[in-house]
Amino acid sequence: MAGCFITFEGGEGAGKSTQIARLKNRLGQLAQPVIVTREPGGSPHAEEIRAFILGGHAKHLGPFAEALLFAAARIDHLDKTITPALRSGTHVLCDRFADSTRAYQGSVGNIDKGLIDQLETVTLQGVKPHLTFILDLPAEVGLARAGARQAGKGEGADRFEEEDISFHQSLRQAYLSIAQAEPKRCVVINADQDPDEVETAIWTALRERLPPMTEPATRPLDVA
Ligand code: Z5A
Repeated sequence: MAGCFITFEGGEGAGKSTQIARLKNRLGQLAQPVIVTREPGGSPHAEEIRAFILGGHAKHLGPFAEALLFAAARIDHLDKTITPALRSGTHVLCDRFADSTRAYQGSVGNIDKGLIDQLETVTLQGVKPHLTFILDLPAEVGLARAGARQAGKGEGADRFEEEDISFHQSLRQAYLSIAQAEPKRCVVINADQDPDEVETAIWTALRERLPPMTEPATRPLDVA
């Protein structure tokens, strides 16, 4: 694979979308080829599964069935969007990926870790993020941000946002455990600070971990 695969993870309202847009902008200024995608979703069929899950239609099936649905969406996303981009030398910035299944369904949903490991192995087929930013902040702060944004748009809470505060606190711990277990891949970013400071922390970590991405590209941009 010629492109770099970078994922952004964290609880509700952590600022992933905000920071992905900023990083895409910075990389674009360096003529680095980059696409932005998200999970669940990121390909037409995966977006259909997204609507089904976030609409709460799979909740009654339990966390393992939901994990299977997220995995099904991920297979299509990898096949149609992520792998072709990486092969063509385009960097992929992805809003959530397999760590979300580990955190939401695995840790908080209480699914056996061995089962989640096996599901991940058959789903990813060896495609792992080169770098994962875990945007960390107190659950209350993230939920307040997400709530304010929804109120501004006149939207309601989705399947996961409507869970209680203890769910979101456990989620934060789950992400910190993932980061602790895989320090080479994961960087924890303090997301409870000004967006400019978060952006600087992400850029600094990227320069340390994947320096070629933070230099001007040496070949023309091949994907918009
Ligand atoms: N899920 C799962 O369970 N298992 C899986 O395998 C996968 C997903 C892949 C997808 O939701 C849901 O699916 C998700 C997990 C579950 N749970 N939920 N809900 P989604 O895609 O609809 O939403 P999200 O991923 O949770 O993102 P989000 O809540 O939309 O937040 P965000 O992208 O991290 O944050 P943001 O949109 O950039 O910022 C939120 C607001 O805060 C916004 O008004 C910003 O202007 C503001 N903001 C951003 N940064 C700051 C700072 N630094 N200070 C102050 N305000 C800020």
